Amino acid sequence: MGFLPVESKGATSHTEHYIALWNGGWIAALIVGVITWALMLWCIVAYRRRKNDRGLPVQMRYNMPVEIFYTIVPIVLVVGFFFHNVDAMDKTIYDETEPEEVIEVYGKQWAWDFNYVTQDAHYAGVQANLDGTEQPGEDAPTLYLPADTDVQLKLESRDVIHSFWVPAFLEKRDMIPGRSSTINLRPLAEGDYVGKCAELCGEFHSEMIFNVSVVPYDEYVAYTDGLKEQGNEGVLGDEYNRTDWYKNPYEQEGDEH
Ligand SMILES: [Cu+2]
Repeated sequence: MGFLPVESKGATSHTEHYIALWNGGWIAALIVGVITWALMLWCIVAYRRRKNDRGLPVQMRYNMPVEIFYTIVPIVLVVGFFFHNVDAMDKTIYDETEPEEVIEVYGKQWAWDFNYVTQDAHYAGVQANLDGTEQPGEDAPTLYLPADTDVQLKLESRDVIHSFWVPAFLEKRDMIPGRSSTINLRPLAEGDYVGKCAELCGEFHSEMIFNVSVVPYDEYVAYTDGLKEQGNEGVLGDEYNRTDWYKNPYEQEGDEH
């Protein structure tokens, strides 16, 4: 796994591409590193100053094979990294698979709103309260995702810049007020994950955390039906944005700049 989260393996349709790029890059760099370290060690040992050496050592330059090696290898590396990067980006951040489910995620100081657009239901999150453990806790906002379904996450912000990050998905995207960004992915492995805001967004940024629950499609529909039964029908749109987001939230009303 190359020190990536263990649960990333097979988590979404994107994680295998990120893992391949990450590990491939390290392997290529390590091969060059091992050759370079070996050459350095060999030089240090073979050309060390010996007991009876006097004056300057023999001056050497232009070892053609080494010069050619260290010209070609960087070119091959840069070209290789470039094409592997473009390939990985095409399959991940530029993934344009037609979504079966659209879910809108609003970041807000300091919680999350989830609009299940296709199911016409919403969940309005309340800021989590940390209890000293490293988990968001039961009452933290929970994003439900249907497994084996093509999902589009539409990321928006109600106030300042936030960032949507589920570490296990190996993907992070800024949420910028007035602009919407998307992640098209297919969750593959059912289970519980954690997520958090990854852009310092104010006093309680550290509590802007959430749970992610990847469940079978039926369970997902049952959940959104449950939301509708509780009266959470429809979506929470831009009307809840803080239009004065650019103002200092700590300023008292009536204060002059
Ligand atoms: Cu935030």
